[in-house]
Amino acid sequence: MIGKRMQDTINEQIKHELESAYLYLAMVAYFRAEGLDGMATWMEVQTQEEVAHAMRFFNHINERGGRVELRALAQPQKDWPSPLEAFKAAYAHEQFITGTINDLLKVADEENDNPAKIMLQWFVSEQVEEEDAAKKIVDLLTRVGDSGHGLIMVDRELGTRKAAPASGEGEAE
Ligand code: OFO
Repeated sequence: MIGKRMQDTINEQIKHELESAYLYLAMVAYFRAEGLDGMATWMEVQTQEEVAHAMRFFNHINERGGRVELRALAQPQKDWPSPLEAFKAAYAHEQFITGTINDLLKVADEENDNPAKIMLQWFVSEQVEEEDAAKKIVDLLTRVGDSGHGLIMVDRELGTRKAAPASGEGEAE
């Protein structure tokens, strides 16, 4: 059975993951309003991934006889000054989430909770991919600047992102 401290920390992480989904969904709305449908598609897939992340934590608590407790989500930002600023915000958010995963690992270590430690390994690798994906787009958008043609090319490219299989494998693609 999962211990109370670990359970509380994971419940807090479920909130963080759902807040990630909420933030990226706000970005979907922003990109749609800007007519950048490719970026909106990319963020839509990202939103689904974040819900899948929350469900990994949700299922972990349930499988170990614990009790999931859903917490209030913060209202996300609505607008960004540019697509570059939106992706910069996504990158900063992923760095924040990496920090929360590291904090979870610390708690798992202190509680000597091996099942949580094993479950968290997946997230350690996932965060490397999450940060890398966001940073690459930030770099790309920085290079093309506000140039209409470059932006359209990036938008088209990001629109090719496909939803991950339901099993959750390949979520970071
Ligand atoms: Fe759940 O990885 Fe992004 O936030």
